[in-house]
Amino acid sequence: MNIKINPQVKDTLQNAGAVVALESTVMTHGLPRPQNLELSESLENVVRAAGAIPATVGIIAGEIIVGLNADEMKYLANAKAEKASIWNLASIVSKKQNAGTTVATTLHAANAAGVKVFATGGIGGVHHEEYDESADLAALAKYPLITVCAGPKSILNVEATLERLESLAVATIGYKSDKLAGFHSSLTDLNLSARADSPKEIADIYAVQQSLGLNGLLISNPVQNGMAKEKLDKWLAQAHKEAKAENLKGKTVTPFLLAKLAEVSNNETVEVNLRLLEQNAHLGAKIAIEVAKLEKN
Ligand code: PSU
Ligand code: MN
Repeated sequence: MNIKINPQVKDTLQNAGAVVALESTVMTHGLPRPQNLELSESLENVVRAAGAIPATVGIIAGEIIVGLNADEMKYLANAKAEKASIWNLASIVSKKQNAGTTVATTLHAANAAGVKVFATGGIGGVHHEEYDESADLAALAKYPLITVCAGPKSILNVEATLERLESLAVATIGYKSDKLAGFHSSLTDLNLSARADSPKEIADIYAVQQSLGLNGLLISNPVQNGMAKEKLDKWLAQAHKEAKAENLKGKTVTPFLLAKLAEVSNNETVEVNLRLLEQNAHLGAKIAIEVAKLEKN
């Protein structure tokens, strides 16, 4: 696979150091400028401060980059960019377009580069709209990475998403929790069958997972001080109603719903989204450090 790997990322991987992959759709399609660039830069700083090397994945002029440098990050944050999932990736590369990478595509590229840990906000999943299921789910099943998230995005059918994760054999682990994380709200009332209470415990489970010939892990990390469910549900209903009126389809659904939620909540959902992204980046770094330690032994 033709990808460009950032020299510092490459170097760290060669020395079995700790690297955390980050997605870029949240930057290209999730936030208005200039907050989008500030967010991506701040997530990288969180990873560095926790002792690991960040690798934000993105696509510039058809080139898949694992570890955007400062100039590339700035460029992608301000450029016209597609949303690259796996099913439209080849076309984007072939046409030399710019793109933010979704969870699915970030997993694909990070895996090709040899990265083991990935931190994102909320994963894509089963939508309320009939037959719309994110490619994120199949990718979580396919690639042998540890993905840290705050649960499925709250705009989704969360219960169906958890069922699909199970069908696809994605090992979902609650970090310091027994219930699935609820993205904007800390926890859902959906039970998880596994839990871990430290980054070391996650690295240990990951080692066994690999020795069993299985793929990745999905870590559900509840946001601290999440939103009250009643409040969130009211805003969600409003956002869904407006999406229905627009009759949206395909990859525009997720960005539209998140933007509507931000609007109707007067940016309260954005504030929580930013916090959970930072928390996940931090936990991702701590896990990557433990995974690297195990590999060195
Ligand atoms: N964050 C946002 N907007 C987004 C996403 C994240 O603020 O659109 C992306 C994530 O990268 C996730 C993707 O992987 O949405 C899922 O989109 P879909 O349901 O179209 O697969
Ligand atoms: Mn979809």
